Amino acid sequence: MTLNSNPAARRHKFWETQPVGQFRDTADTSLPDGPIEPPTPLSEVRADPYPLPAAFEWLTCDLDDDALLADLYSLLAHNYVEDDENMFRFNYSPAFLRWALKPPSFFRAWHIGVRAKESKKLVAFISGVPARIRARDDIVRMAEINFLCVHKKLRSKRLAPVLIREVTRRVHQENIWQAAYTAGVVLPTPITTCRYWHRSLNPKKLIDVGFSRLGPRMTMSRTVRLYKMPDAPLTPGFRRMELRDVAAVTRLLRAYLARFVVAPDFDEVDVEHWLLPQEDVVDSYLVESPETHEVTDFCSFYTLPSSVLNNANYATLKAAYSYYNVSTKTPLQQLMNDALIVAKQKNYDVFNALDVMENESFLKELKFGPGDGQLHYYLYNYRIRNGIKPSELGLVLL
Ligand code: NHW
Repeated sequence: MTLNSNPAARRHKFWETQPVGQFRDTADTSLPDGPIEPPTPLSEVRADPYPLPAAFEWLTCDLDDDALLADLYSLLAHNYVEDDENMFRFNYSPAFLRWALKPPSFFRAWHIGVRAKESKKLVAFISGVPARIRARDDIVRMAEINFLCVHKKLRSKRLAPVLIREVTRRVHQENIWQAAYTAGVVLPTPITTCRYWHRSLNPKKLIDVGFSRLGPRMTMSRTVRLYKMPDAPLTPGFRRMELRDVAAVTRLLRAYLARFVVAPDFDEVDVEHWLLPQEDVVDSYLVESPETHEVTDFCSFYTLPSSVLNNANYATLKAAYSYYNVSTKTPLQQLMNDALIVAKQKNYDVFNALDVMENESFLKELKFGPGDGQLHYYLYNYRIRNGIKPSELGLVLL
């Protein structure tokens, strides 16, 4: 083992300057939970954008502009997150990006691009959206930061810290001082570390593209049989969520999310945006009791395909990601089995879920297998001493 293989021992020239939990403080039990530093007066927030290398300029992105959205889509489709073996790359659709970046009361100034001055080509991006997130009893206005991306040709030039400082400045201008974000890399300091689990829906394709392997002593036909799903959901009253369900779903979700240490504080406006179905973006289903017509259970997933890199037969994997699920009458495992069934009906190849909330209770039983990637959750300028367990986390970021 080399000295640097322990992530906590690595120097972080940028992150060491930021108000985040520092690795050196993890043993210090005297530090209080909550904001790490107080807000500064708005008049002291830097007025001008941070300087960029001379060949580049900032671009506040208008995602209603189809041409700009296409540029952002293309930047991410070619340069965003890949798995460790560089076999797959996230392929967020344009409609998904619009949904993810334009929630109620979004700030256009938080959709930050960097382009080459001469060619006008978009070469980097970072974004924030506003959210209310509860940490223990404290409801905090935060930015959810996502889609940080630097073109492959511009990597390792310390552009990422400039993007992060610039989004921080623009968030501060709205008098918001905290943020939430996730990353596959270890930075100072995760509040929790989650694992993705994967449920094969189209095992033959997953094996063909190298996403999964044939198990020991398994044949392809036995594998296909193992993962076969019924043709239609099994729970009576299971149906797609509609606009008229927003109030009932909000009530269910609020009551459920109250159980977790860190979770979003959703109101009806948020639920309408984040959970009302949009084809190939987000899907939500619920159970309406056939007798009382009461909405008793709810499940949802979002659509995030991955490009399959270097495969002659397939270009994309269609993946569903478990989002928010609430069970009060239908056992969670049965509810999620129905979610898998509709995902299979809709031709998804795989259904992914993190081990957050109560997901552990159904993963093994429903034949999910653990993935090898980890997802670390972070808060900016907010300390949660000793962190939390994945099962204490009620927040899913896209
Ligand atoms: S995580 C997905 C991030 N994107 C990708 O992985 C796409 C592919 N990779 C890239 O485009 C979801 C580049 O490799 C990136 C780094 C741009 C990742 N988060 O420019 P340099 C999100 O979008 C640090 C945070 O030379 P690069 C969440 C790294 O530790 N920091 O690297 C985003 C080092 O700092 P250190 C990251 O490879 C949350 C420095 O960047 C990071 O050319 C953002 C090196 O910079 C990551 N994923 O570009 C934070 N990856 O101190 C929001 C690397 O260690 C904070 N780094 O020396 C909150 C802000 C708002 C606050 C409001 C109050």
